[in-house]
Amino acid sequence: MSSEEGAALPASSKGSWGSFLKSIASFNGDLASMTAPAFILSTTSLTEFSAYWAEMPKLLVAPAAEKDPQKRAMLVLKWFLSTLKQQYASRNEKLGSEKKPLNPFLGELFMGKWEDQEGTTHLVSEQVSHHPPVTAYSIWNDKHGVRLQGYNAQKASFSRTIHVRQVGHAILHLDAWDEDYLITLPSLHIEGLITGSPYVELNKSTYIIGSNGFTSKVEYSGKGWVSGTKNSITATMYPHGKEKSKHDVIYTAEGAWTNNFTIKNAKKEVVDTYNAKAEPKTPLQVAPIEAQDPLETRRAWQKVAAAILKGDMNTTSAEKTLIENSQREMRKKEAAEGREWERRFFSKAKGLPIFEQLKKEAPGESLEADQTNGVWVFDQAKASAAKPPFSQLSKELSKNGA
Ligand code: HC3
Repeated sequence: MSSEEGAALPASSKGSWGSFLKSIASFNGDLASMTAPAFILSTTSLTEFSAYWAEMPKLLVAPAAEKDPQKRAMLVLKWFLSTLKQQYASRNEKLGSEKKPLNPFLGELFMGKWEDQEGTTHLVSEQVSHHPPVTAYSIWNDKHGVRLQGYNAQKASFSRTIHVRQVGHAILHLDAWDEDYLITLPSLHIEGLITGSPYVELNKSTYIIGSNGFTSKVEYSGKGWVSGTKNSITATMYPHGKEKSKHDVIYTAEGAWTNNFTIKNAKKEVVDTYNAKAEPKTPLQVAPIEAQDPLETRRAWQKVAAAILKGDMNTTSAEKTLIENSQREMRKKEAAEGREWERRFFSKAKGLPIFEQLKKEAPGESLEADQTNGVWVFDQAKASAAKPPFSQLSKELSKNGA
């Protein structure tokens, strides 16, 4: 490591970072079990990450009002590209580096809403599986008839750095047009590991496949050894089946997902632009901790988060252990009673016809239900019936003082 590289780390952390790097060289792929030094631990649980899809409700609902199907699909692409910075670079910007998120427990819930000129946009995010870790979410805006649901898991490996393949997908539904868009999720790797200031770079490509006959393919690239620019994207939108035909491209988008991108039509005229720095975000409203159910993320993790912020590793581990033990007890009890933990807002589906129909446009894409402990769908009946306190686990966590 050069002295310049080393400068990113506080002097007191250099030793622990070195040991961390040595330990991940023999990384077994389980991100949850990775033990990171205190200064790189985040106080945010992965259930909260679902909110990144909708921090700009105006862009999320914009396609619903567009009558032209091609422009509608283009607005879906624009919204998707606008979410990338939130999803993959916002923590880095806010905290100075990508940190290790809290690993949600089964049944953990993160709920909130955005209120602005678009009306209310709701969020429900639930940890539907612990082994493997899977987070499912539903985001909806009734005023505009826009619904997004999806779930994700991560498969990680180590080769020079941490590589993560996302398993799962999102589906955007527009009520007015009875239209669905299947969204596949990008692979990523961690840059800046050696210097102690990790950040995410996206790889390869993803698809947005509309049931209205248009597909967008997004290609990601970064700064290579020789050439390339950080966080680059190139996207093309074309009719189904025309991925390889340059003549059939309807729109292109080009730029940096952390910054600006431009959308052009087939005549290469600029039809839309996006500037990540200028786009206003609506703050997510989350119930105050005292009003939350013990299953809710910020309440359940509050003592762990406070200890991380103080840099108090003993209390961090002790409080984490309380949650883990309580979970272990719950699982034992369920096994003894021959039942499974009842997910609060999501159910396992036998299949997903819309996925099977649209995936034909995305080479190699499959549900991989074995990697996500099932296929998860938002269960409207459960959601309508759900009223806090949510479950027995709430009582268990309260008993343990979490
Ligand atoms: C890989 C990741 C956890 C997973 C994060 C996901 C894929 C979760 C779903 C979101 O919609 C998008 C998303 C964004 C960032 C992903 C995280 C980046 C780093 C984190 C690793 C577990 C942390 C690695 C530890 C360290 C110290 C090197 O940063």
